[in-house]
Amino acid sequence: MSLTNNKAVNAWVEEMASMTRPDEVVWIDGSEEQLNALRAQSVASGEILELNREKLPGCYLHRTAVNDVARVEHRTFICSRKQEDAGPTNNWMDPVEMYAKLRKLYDGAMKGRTMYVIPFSMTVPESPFAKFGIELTDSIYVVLNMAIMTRIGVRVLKCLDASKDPSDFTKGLHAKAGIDEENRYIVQFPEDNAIWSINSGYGGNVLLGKKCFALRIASYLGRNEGWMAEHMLILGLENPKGEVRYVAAAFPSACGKTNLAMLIPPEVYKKKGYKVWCVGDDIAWLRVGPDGRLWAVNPEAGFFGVAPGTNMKSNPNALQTCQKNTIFTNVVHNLDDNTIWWEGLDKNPPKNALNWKGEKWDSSDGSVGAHPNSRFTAPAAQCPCISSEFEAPQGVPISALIFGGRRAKTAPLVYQSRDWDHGVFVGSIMASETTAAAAGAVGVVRRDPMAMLPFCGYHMGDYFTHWLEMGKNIPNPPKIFNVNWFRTDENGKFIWPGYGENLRVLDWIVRRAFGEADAVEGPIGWLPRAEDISLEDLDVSLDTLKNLLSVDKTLWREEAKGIHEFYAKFGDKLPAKLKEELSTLEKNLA
Ligand code: GTP
Ligand code: SPV
Ligand code: MN
Repeated sequence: MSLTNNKAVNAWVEEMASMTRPDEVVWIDGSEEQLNALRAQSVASGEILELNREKLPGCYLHRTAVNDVARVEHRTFICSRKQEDAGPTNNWMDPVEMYAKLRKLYDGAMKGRTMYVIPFSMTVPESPFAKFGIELTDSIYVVLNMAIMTRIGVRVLKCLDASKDPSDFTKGLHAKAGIDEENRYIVQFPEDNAIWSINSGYGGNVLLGKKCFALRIASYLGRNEGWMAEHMLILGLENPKGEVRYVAAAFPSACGKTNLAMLIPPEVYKKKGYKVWCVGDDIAWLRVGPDGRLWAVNPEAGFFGVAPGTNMKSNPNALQTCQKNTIFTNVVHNLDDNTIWWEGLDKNPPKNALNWKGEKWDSSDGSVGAHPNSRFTAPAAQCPCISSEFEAPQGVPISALIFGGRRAKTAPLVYQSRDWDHGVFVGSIMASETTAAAAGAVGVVRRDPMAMLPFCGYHMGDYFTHWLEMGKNIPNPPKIFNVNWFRTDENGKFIWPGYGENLRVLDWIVRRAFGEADAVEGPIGWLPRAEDISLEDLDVSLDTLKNLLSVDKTLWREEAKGIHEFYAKFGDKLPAKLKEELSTLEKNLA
């Protein structure tokens, strides 16, 4: 039975049900009773497995189909009415054609199954910045994940009904169908505020509030409404004076957002009183506040974090966050004590275990047990360093924006843009080695502007223009930086220790943003003097740091050629300002 009198919601749910023809329609009210019943049902069907109640209370393990372990960018579409509005970096199909094609796939796809109706809100529903959606899905796993990642249930329906336009909600439709790779589609219809996803059961493909809505659709809405939806973590850095300064950082998938967002300062910094507070680990919605600063909210309620490599040394906060009420996907199942394991958790892989595919496994044959893109879904509120401002309706004021990626050679450890427009240029030329977060080759360098290549819901040239326009409308804009934790030596080993030690770089960034630290002008922007980044109690020499901060002009001239090629894709949609910035860079490198 419907939980609302909202005509627009009910009409749409009925229309989708008449197409997909589930045996039953169940509305998700958000209560713990209902979620518990669903957990029990999901355990009974074998979809999820309950883990050790003493060691991991409220935790479950799920395995996806072997062909369904990551986002599928080649099957993700932006179906705006005009192809030009999707731009050269998105797959596009005429929406009329796409709807027709998908209707055939959805036709009767939920026969013999239950359709769950999940009312969800991105950010706290009571916030003036909240956006509401409904996801229809035939997967309990999706319901349980959405319950962690977003705010759901009757509370959301009430806020939608009380909003300015109760018919204004995102329409998300998900059906597992046959998990058929050949017919897998993740489709955004920006003008209809609609998302249709079929034939997948994995993360970003099916938790429609996340990448599909909070980035692809929201970036489109943000452009029309004068705000920004970005693939950014948000953190607060507290200094010994007790001042908390907020930064937001965009790194591509599996390039360190979750890790940076909850980092624990090195011992010397901790002793002085430095602390890091996590506001968000993946997505930021940014608006100009009444005080002329840029303010950020995290639209999500949970973390969908990369498991491998997470350990008590690299990210103890993430590990502690996922000790209860967490869903693990595609990790190793330790059969001895019904717990889980992944590569990089510790040096003791279980002997009696199943790998992510559910096959008998032990590490002695050299194979990996957990999928490289295995994940944990955990409530953000459980994070030991969650910010007191995590649910602040107006968000937090941002002093610095940081871009970064995986670059073995070119990008230095850190540099600062000369001004906002140059900062937009720095974001637009981002490139990074691909990771297991998306299907396809791993370790290939590709351009990924602002870490938004797979997530921008409209023409990327227009997106650059929107960034430049935003700059004009922020009286007191954040300073813009670029970082690279991933430079390697001649043996391919990372030179910079990374993780908690990244605080040393963050500290310089934040002090720069407040005019408290020096910099020297170089060909690509402002760089710290090596002496300005503290190496106290760290096994890195000043020479190594100098090397990490060096800019190899020969490599950068090659880089500039690559940028020209990339920019050429955008034709006359490329803002003239960015072309000028590229010329300036080339002059500086000559
Ligand atoms: P998504 O959730 O896919 O958006 O990823 P993310 O950007 O949140 O990446 P995450 O923090 O989960 O890190 C991904 C991988 O990068 C993990 O295997 C980490 O161990 C590794 N990593 C994170 N930070 C650092 C760092 O500072 N140095 C090095 N060398 N590796 C890092
Ligand atoms: C990413 O790939 O950037 C993620 C995971 O954060 S997913 O939800 O699958 O998009
Ligand atoms: Mn991400």
